Amino acid sequence: MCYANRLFRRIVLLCCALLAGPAFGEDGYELWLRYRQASPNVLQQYRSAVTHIVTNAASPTLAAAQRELERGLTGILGIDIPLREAPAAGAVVFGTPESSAIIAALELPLQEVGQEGYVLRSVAVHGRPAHVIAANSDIGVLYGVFHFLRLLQTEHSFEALDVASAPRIQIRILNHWDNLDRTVERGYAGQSLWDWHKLPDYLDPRYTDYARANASLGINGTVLTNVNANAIALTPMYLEKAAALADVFRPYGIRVYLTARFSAPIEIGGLDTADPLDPEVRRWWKQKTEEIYRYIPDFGGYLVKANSEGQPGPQDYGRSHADGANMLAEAVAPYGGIVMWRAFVYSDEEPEDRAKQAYNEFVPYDGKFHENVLVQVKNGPIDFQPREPFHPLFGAMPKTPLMMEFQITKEYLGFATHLVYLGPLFEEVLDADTYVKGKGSTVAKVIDGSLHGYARTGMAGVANIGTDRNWTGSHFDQANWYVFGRLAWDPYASTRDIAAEWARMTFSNDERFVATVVDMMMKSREAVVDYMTPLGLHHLMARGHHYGPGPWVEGGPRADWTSVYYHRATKEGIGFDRTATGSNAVAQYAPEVAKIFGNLKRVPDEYLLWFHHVPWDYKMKSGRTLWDELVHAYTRGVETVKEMRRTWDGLKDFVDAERHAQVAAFLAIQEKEAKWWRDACIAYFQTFSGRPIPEGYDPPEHSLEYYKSLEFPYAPGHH
Ligand code: BDP
Repeated sequence: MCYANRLFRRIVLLCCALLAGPAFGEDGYELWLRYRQASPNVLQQYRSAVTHIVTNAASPTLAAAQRELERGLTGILGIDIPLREAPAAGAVVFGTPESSAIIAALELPLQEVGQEGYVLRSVAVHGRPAHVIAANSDIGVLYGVFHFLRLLQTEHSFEALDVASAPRIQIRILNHWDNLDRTVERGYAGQSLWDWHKLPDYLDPRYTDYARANASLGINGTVLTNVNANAIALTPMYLEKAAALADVFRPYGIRVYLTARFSAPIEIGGLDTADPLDPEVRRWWKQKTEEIYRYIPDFGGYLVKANSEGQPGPQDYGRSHADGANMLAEAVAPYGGIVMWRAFVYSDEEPEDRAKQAYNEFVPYDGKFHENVLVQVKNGPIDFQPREPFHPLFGAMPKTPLMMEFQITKEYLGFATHLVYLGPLFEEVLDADTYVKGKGSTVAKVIDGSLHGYARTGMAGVANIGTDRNWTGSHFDQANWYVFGRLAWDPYASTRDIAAEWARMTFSNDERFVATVVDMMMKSREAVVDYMTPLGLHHLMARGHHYGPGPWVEGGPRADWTSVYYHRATKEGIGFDRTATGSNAVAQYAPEVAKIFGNLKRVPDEYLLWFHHVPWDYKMKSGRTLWDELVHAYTRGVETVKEMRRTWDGLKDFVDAERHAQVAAFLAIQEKEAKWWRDACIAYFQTFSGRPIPEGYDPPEHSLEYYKSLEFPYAPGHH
């Protein structure tokens, strides 16, 4: 690089440093890939350990790896990191045995890390100290580069680097519920990132940054379109657009998938049926699929929501979910594609407890799906509530690969403004014991395939990403994208550790900051459970948009879209009896689990009203009556949010003013809304309990009529 160029680069770097320093604020665009200069504690060590990068741009993926290393190291070390052909002391060498003679010559345990894993090592190259980032494939190298940079970003000492890592789950995928008009179903972060109208000609640079961020977590797939699907997405005009996105994502190891509307053969194919056993229909899907692969040679496959919430599906023709899934599976099989068939189904007519329906519909088909079908199951049996017991299907389909569906976007947990770190929610589900093969049969072991020997494994997250400058609508919601990706790589990882890693990269490595903020994040999920739906309550959200409390919601098209269906409050008591005297949903769990959930004495407080209808004066473990406990829990939720606000206020010195202020403002909204939730629910349930507010607890601020009168016709995510 000539002198003028260098000078210019220094000036640019200086300006960036000035702009990015705490005084000036950041907008969150860079996510956890900020690559700010390391603190004086480690800077000298880093500068002497890393002096140059040995070039290797043999493929687009390796070129991306090289660019990321240059960008990351230059930022973190605060000096130019030159690219060189040959290694000297302090070299960073990256590649595969095929692309790098140096790596080929080293004896690295690459056989242990499979196709996507990597090895990071401190080694001697030509007698001089160096660091290698090695893998069996180019994408493994890119993942290794991100891991290497993460170590530096979190200020690890890496004198004797020795890491080997491989993903435990094969399909690590985001589900965008994005519509072609750029609205996002349950999206709280602006419009859809996909600017369909300008595609394929204009490729927004954000697409590349999106791919970088995902690759940094090991996410390797993205479903571009909403599960409430539009057949137009499968027409040539849109396939060309999807192909353009796929081209951008490919170097980052991300495959594109699309949602398949089951009635597409009618809507865009001109057929008069979509019956999966009709030869014409089968032919149509085969041809359509072949066409898609012409546009996108590495197309991942289809995600399907069928016969659920009014979506078309095989049952419209008297066929089964297996018939529908297998028809599509046959169409993608020649190309190595897969079908992710969602188990989020509940019938339009069935009067059965909604929590039981997916199990009832799917268990009879265990083992009947083609080998390239995965059944995608939400974490709980109802619908992404602040807390649900694990879905009983996880303990009931040993012959069918089940993949996890988590919701990263916080439809039922305060949208983008509430600070809720979802790590503990995800971890709770993954750690839950299904007992399907005896003790220790955790959900994590089901979905990573180790329990039943599934040949295919996957974890999906409903994305929280949009066009907001900070991507996710709030700074802390970035942590939910982050923790999803890290858990998809390793479902056994500690979400506390992941929170710490994220906080360091996103804000500050200062130990005082990290310890405090991680504690706050870890408490935040329990807080939202407390102030919205404590003690196993669920689905109390307002109708339609799900913004704010609506425990009084009743009537309308179907009972299981109301709150009263779920809480069943009467003068006598509250809760949904799912034991043998009620819907008997507990029987869908293994006997060991059913014995706990179904037993009033043994069920944890967290699930009490999920499984039991309990009198208001029932004596809780705490010694309080159920009514008092309910008031206590609601109040505790609000108190935790107040404490979170105080905590955040105390962290001003560690965070730039712009991001600090936004988080602070959002926490204020959260406190206001937490109180609203508490007061509205207490006012409402008091009309049944008929009991006074226990001593020392505030009465609701307003009357029940006031809370009921609030309307939010334009709340985001409404449809
Ligand atoms: C619910 C959402 C709805 C989705 C549905 C689904 O309210 O918007 O379409 O799930 O997962 O949580 O299909």
